[in-house]
Amino acid sequence: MAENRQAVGFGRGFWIATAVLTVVAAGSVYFWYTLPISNALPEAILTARQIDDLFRFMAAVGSALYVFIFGYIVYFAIAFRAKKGDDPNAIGVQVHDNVRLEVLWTILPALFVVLLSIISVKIWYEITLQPANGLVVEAIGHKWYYTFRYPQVHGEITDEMHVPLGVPVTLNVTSSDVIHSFWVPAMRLKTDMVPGMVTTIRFTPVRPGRYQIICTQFCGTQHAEMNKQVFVIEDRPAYDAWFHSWQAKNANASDAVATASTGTVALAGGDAKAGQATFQAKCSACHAIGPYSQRLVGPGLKDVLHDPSHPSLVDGDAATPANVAKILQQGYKGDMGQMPSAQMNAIGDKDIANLVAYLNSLK
Ligand code: HEC
Ligand SMILES: [Cu+2]
Repeated sequence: MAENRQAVGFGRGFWIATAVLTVVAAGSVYFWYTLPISNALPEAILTARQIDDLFRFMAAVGSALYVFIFGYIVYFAIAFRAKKGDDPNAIGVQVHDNVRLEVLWTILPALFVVLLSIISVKIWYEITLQPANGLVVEAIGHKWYYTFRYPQVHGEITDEMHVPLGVPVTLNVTSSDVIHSFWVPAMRLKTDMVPGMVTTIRFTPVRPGRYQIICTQFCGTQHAEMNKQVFVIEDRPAYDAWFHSWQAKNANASDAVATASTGTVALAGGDAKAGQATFQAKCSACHAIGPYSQRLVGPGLKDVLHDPSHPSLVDGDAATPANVAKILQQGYKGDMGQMPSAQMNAIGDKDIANLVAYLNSLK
């Protein structure tokens, strides 16, 4: 077998190819650094700019590498192809072990990855670091909408999420049922909303506008509907007007966080009026305010505490406020189906007290 022992040199073709690839690579770097990303997708918060810069950097380095690697593969395939008249059994020059090259191609990528980590951690730190002051908002995922809690606004805001321009925001993200996510493309932030867990992100809004909030975790049959709400950045007077409108709208709403205790629920001080509102929101899909026999999914509840002909509840306990509270807290599965627990209904102890007061007030 003939071995081709000629030295491997870089001919003129190699340097021409290198020159062409350098121009193309420089062009791709120029492309990424001039691409007007923010025209298509505004940079709504301060860190969005840094994330875009990181993206540009990674895309520029990545495409320059791609151009050289792919370009040389093509060039070498052409330059070192088998030519007519070559010995069909010839094998190429056997090259192995080049310590200098191997050290280089280990250290350079390692340095690059370290550099990327430093930039990423710096941005990540800014996003997750707790600010000393600023606005604290809570975003809660539900099937299939978002609600928001603000300091000094009772209950939950069920519409849009507003923040004032330039004020640092701490956003605590969680869910009341299954895993959702809070993704605002204009913020370049996507955070999973996990039940029982609070994830904190931090940002400073820098560009007024209305930005879509999208759920990206498949969360049930109407998951696709979870892209209707918006995140609004506006100047202080507009924000204040919005904030005061919700303070007024929610003046009577319950502040109970949507988790119930496991012990006995204190029923004293239950507010029947607030209970009625909660009933409309959380129970009326399954229960009518009518006689026991007026069934939707579960029985009619008008007489649940005042019906001599039904002295006991579905679980066999006596029809007393405390036992109704127990059903609301723990749920109950019987002949008619499943009465969801407080956790599944996303109601808290205060809601339970209000609901019992409401049911007790019906005659
Ligand atoms: C998904 C449907 C559903 C929802 C939502 C629901 N319930 Fe029920 N509920 C039921 C079913 C079904 C039963 C009966 C269970 C059985 O015995 O089979 C029931 C039973 C009850 C009972 C016992 C009635 C009796 O006569 O013993 C009370 C009280 C009650 N629900 C109150 C509520 C309240 C208050 C809410 C709102 C927080 C609520 N339910 C939400 C389905 C529901
Ligand atoms: Cu969702």
